[in-house]
Order: sequence, then C-alpha cells, then structure tokens
Amino acid sequence: MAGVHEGPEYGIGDFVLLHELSLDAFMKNLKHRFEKGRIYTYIGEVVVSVNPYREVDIYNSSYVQQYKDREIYERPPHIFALADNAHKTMKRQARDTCIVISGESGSGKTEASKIIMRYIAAVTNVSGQKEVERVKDVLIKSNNILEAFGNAKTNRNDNSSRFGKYMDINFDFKGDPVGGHISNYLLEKSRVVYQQNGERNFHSFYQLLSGAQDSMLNDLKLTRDVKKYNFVNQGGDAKVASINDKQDFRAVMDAMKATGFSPEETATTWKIVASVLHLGNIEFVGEDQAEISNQHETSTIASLLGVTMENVEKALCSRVIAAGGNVVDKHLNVGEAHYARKAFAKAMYDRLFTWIVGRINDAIDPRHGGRVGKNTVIGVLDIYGFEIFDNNSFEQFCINYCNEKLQQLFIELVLKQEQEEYMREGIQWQHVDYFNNKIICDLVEFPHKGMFAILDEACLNVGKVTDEIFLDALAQKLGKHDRFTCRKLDPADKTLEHHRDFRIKHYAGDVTYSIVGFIDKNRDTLFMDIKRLLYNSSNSVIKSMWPEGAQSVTETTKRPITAGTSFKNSMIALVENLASKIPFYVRCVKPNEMKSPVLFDDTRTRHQVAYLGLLENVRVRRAGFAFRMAYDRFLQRYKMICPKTWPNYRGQVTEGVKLIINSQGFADDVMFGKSKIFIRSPQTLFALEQARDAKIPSIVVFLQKHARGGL
Ligand code: AD9
Ligand code: MG
Repeated sequence: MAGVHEGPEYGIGDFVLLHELSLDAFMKNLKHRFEKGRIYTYIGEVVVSVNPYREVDIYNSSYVQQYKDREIYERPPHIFALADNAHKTMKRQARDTCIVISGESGSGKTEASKIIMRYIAAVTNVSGQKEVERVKDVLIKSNNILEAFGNAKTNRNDNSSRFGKYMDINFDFKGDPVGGHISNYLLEKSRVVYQQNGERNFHSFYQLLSGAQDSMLNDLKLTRDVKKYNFVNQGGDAKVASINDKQDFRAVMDAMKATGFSPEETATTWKIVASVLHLGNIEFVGEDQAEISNQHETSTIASLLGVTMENVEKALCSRVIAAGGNVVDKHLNVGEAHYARKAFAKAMYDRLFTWIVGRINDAIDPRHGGRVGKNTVIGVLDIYGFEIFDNNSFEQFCINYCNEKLQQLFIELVLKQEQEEYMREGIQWQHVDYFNNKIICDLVEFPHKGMFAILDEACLNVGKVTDEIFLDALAQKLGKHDRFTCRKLDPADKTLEHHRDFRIKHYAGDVTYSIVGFIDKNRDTLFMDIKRLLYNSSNSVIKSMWPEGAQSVTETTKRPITAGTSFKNSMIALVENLASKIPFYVRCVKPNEMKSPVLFDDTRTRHQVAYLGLLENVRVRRAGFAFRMAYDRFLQRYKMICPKTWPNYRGQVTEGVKLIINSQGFADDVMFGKSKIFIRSPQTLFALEQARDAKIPSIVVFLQKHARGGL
C-alpha cells in the first residue's frame, strides 16, 4: 500500500520530511509535485493544495474508498484524508471540528470546500435514511444557488466568491449529517450597479438572460441581449469561456426545487433579479427636479414588485422627511435620483441574497424532522480570498482584513500556541521566528484607535463629511504607523483630487485603497421610502423581506450600526467560534495568473508560500511533535502492551509510561514533558495502536476469566 511516500518520482508527500529545509527546497518539491499532477502535499496535518486549473480524476468513488476510515499517513496526500480526519476526530472525541480554507483569490478554496462536502456526503449514511439523504442533497445543491447569487467573474477568478461563507454541518451520534447552518458575510453589493472592465455582475443575471425560457423572459419583460442592460454590461463581453450560464440556470432551478423553494418563491426571486435589470435602465430628466423619462420601465418594475407605479416613481424621485413632526416630500435632483436608484437596486439584491441563505437554512435546520438530540458539527469556512485590483475600495478593505484575521488565527493556533506549549512543558525547543500580523489586525480593528473606529467617527459627524475628511483623520492618527501610508497630495494640484488614497502593507502584499465611497459604503443608509415601498408589496414574499418598512416616518430609529463595524464584529465572532473547535487547515496556492494547468510561476508561488508562513509551519512542525497525551491517559490506554505494566502496575504514572515506551523501543522518538508525553512521529503512535489492537482479544479473555475491572 502506497502511504504518504509514493515513491521518489513524485517528490516528498510531507514537507516535514524534506531532507534540507529551505525555501528553495520547499519550492522545488511543490513544483515537482504540481508537474506530476500531485496537487496535495502535507505539512503534518495541514494540507497544501495547488490549483491544478484542470479536471483531475482523483475524486471518484474509488478514491473515496481509499481514504475512508484510514489514518492520514496511510495513503498519498489528499484533501479526502483531511475531510476524513475532521469527521473521525469529531466522532472519536465527540467535539466540534472545523476546516479553515485559506489562500488568495482563485487559489481553489471554494472548490476545496465542495470536494470536502461531497466526500462527507459519500462516506456517511450507510444505512440510507431518507431524511439524511435529503439533507445531504440540499447541502450539496445549495452551492449552486449560493454561487449563482453570490459569485461573479472578476479579473482574478471566473467564479469568485463575493461573500464570505461559514457553514456548520450537524452530525448525529453515528456521524451522519442531519442538518446545517450557513452564515454569510458581507456581500459585495456595489457589483450590482457597477463592474470594472473585464468583470461581470453576479452570475444570476446572465443565467436568467440566457437560461430562462422565452415565455418567462417575456413575462419579465426582458430580452436575451445582455448589452442592453446597464447594470450588467459595464465590464465588456459577458461571455466567459469557463462558464455555461444556460446550464447553470437549470442547475439553480433544480436546486431551488430540491431545497424546497415554493414556485412562488422561485418566481419572486427572478422577478427581483429582473427588476434590478430594469432599474438599471431607468433614465431621469429635469436637473433640479428629477423625473423619469422612460415610464414603461417604471411600470414594469411596479408590476414585477407588486407595487404601484406612482410609488416607484416617488421612491426614486423624492424623499419623505419628517421635519418638526410634519411629514414632507422633498424632490430629488437628477444626481440624487441616480443615487437613490442604485441604492434601491443594491439593497434589493442584498436583501434577496440574505433571504435565500435563510431559506436554505430553513431547509437544513437540524431540528427538522424532530431531531433535537445532541449534535456535533464540522464547520467549513470558505471566504473571499485576499485580492488586489487596479482600483481597490471599501469592499477590498473588508475582504483583505478578513484574510488578515484568518492568518492571525493560523499563527495563533499553529505557530504560537504550539511553541508556547513546548515552553510550558519544559521541552527543549529552538524558537522559530515568524511574522506576526497582529499589528495589521490591530491597525484595522483596534477599539477607538483603529481604522474602522476612525471611519465610524467620521460618519457620525453631523454636517457634510467627505471621504477626504476621513482620509485626513487617518493621516493624522495613523500617519506614523509602520504598516500604513497615506498619500499626501499638494492641495494646490486640483487634478489629483480624485486620486486620494491610502496604502496598507498587508501580510500578503501592499494594497492601495482609493478613499472614494468609504463614508457612504460604511454608513450604508437606505431611505425609508424604499423599505416602505417594498413592505407594501402585494407579493407576500417581497413583503416578508422588508419587515422594517412597517415603521412610520416620524418614528425615530436608533442609528444603525455601520457596515464596517458590523463586519468587524462578525469577523471577531467568527474567529472566536473557529478557535473553540478542533481546527484543520487547507492552505491553497495559485500556481499562476493565467489559469494555466501547466504553468508554475515561481515568483508568484514563492510569494504565497512566504506570506502564508508555510516554511515556518514546517519548521515548527519538524522541531515538534505530532502527538501528545497526558501521562495518566497514556498509561491507561497502553498499559496492556507491556508486561511490566500489565496486568498490575502500582508505581508512578510517569515511570509506567517510560516502561511502556522502552519496552517498544521508542525512546528516541519521544520527549517527556511536565504533564504530557510528546511523540515525534505518527508512525510511533500507529505502532502503539497496533500493538494495543493485537492485545485486545487476549485481554477480553483475561477479563472474562477474572471477571473484574475494565480496559
Ligand atoms: V475567490 O477568493 O472566491 O476569488 P477561490 O474560491 O479560492 O477564489 P475557486 O475555488 O473558485 O477559487 O477556484 C478557481 C478556479 O480554479 C475554479 O473555478 C476551477 O476552475 C479551478 N480549480 C480550483 N480547484 C480545482 C480543483 N481541485 N480541480 C480542478 C480547480 N479545478
Ligand atoms: Mg471562492
């Protein structure tokens, strides 16, 4: 049986076993394996995955069988082994586990998360329970829906996740999935109304236009011509070679059905998507007092959303304000009307997305079918990867901050805590240096002093606050920070005014952010007019998405939490949640920028290996120990494999452990800490387990004879 060593022609399957440890040696092995089609390599239990950018036939059922119930080192490196390990560990220890998938945009995180879910579905429910089959079907198919509405083509990835996703899969005591829950993080909603050159809006728009039947498009008053719609045509050619929108539309419809969307809910979903397309084509005239010039669009939107034409027009061209107890209508100028139109489209799509996630959660609620027993979960995290574009804004700032947080978690758990434990246990240890990105997390999130706090402060100011005022505050308060620079411009040079920006030295590279839109996106205000319009819809599905529309205009509402602070809080909670579970890591690497299956771009890959801290990971792991166990537990578990500790041992616990280790000849592979024994290589643990397994039958006989005690 080929274990982690597949033979010299495939390089080394675990970086811990490299003969010489250097970045060059690491890169050479990674490249060699990539060229041989070996996309997975271990660092101990961490899986390093290189995006193959082609179909690799290593996920079929014969592979599933090879990894099912095996120990991680028994077979060549594979993400199946990690999935199996997370599942097995959860079952054995009756504790929650989680799988954290990280890597930059296009490195293969979303694919990895789907492979993991398919593996778990394939190895569970051997007894074929109907409800479990349904849950598995929904879990897998829900990806089609989420990707249709939450993914888009960017200049870095044709299927880029534009939202963060954390999914708990709940398992019963047998280890079968009985439900789950998805948490979604900040959808990049600015994409609904604006796309950079070469990019697309969310897939759902193109799927509808190319996949819906003629009659459906007729009902939605749409044609197939993408170029006609302003909100989806800005990036240029909408055709993407790697995407089949028509086929994907059918898959989404099928998935919505399997998930339990009613025909009315499905129809409403597409009506909202269609309304966004129509909103994009609304035109205004009249400078100071905006008016809609193409009324047929207003009428279409009104009928799709189940509201009156008059109210759509009001929501776009005026704003109701409460002044001194009176309610007055303020007419908007053309600029303001355009702004209202975009805010309307973005809010409606964003709310639709959250509602869709909620519907999927209803379908996989673990309490469904009366299952309220004790569950354990595997959490799978697939977020948007670190990204740098020509123009980076508030969204990239949030996305890249999220990646900093995950890197920080990895450092805390894999590098820092590991080393701290050795120190605590008095194990001889050569400290491994690494870059700790906490300084960047603090820069962004520190209470009162961090960038989110400064941004909120600027947003709270009454009076006219501009992005520039915010930038000045940043310059003043953070100008001396190592990782932050602010471009100082000559105030006399008016041509540069719109180039105002700041730069953060992230763990994964320097990113320059344009300041434009920060205040607005952070405030994220949506005028009551739009909420009320949709709350008053005759379509009950739409109405249910906008409960706050029930409020009257004069009711004063508490200032809502800003988008940035809400994102920050959800990231902090996410990291806490992950840290409470037993973690497993997939570190994804993007081999090149061309989506090529053969190109291994040495510079780009080396950069990722460096910033992901993979070499430091190997160092810590190599100097370290694969397993550790408290002395009393160790003695209890293995006492029967040594004649000096079995059947009777009355001496000191530590001494007993030493007797067992010496009897097996493993003294060179272990260290004795203050409260635990540390075992260097997994092979030693397997040998101990095997010796124990071999002894168990005779012990059962022994116990029956003596009829006392337990194992
Ligand atoms: V982003 O941060 O969401 O922009 P991801 O999620 O890291 O990014 P994704 O999983 O979407 O990247 O992978 C990008 C593309 O690489 C996929 O659409 C596939 O075409 C390709 N890919 C990635 N992993 C595999 C794989 N294991 N086998 C085949 C793959 N192709
Ligand atoms: Mg993704």
